[in-house]
Amino acid sequence: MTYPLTMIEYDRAIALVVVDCQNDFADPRGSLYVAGAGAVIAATNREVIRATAAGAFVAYTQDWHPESTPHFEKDGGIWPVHCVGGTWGAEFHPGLVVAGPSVRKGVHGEDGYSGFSMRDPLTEATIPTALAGMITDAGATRVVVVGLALDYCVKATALDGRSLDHEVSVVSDATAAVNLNEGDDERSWHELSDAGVFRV
Ligand code: VGL
Ligand code: ZN
Repeated sequence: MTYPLTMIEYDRAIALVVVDCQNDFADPRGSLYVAGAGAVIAATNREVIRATAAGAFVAYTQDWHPESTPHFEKDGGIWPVHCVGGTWGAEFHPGLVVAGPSVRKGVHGEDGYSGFSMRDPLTEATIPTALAGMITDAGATRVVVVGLALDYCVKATALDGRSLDHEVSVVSDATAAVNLNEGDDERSWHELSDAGVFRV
């Protein structure tokens, strides 16, 4: 295990948010496997263990789709079927250290990528998830985001964290991008930096 040059010094004012470390993204047999996910899970576990040891709050998100949703290519979206609620693909990767509550996104067919909010597919209204309340209840003001995938759910979660006025960091070796288009990873880091998100 290589360590990043700087590491987050966890304390109780930090919430670690572990995004979508589920079989469909993290297992090579998954329908939306993200290259490098094995190393991401290892680095994520390192962060979870360090956070937990310091008394920091750890929360997880799970992409949790119905069998049909405008998110999927077969229903008009762009993605292969993935993370259908209750299936193997939606389960946490078995190597992931789970040490906190999970927020499931998309349970009622909502779209969107952020762990903080979902979009109603019919009204387009933005619906908050329970994540913001969990973080506030834990007394945290700083948010560290890790997991999959950098260019979708990690990015959207980090940007929403900034909109909620949190100090936000993303740990670079604990995330990886889908890279649907070459360079999406670098573009994501730029977008995050422009929004004031720290890359650690
Ligand atoms: C994600 C694509 C589709 C993600 C979720 O977790 O980043 N990406 N659904
Ligand atoms: Zn999805």
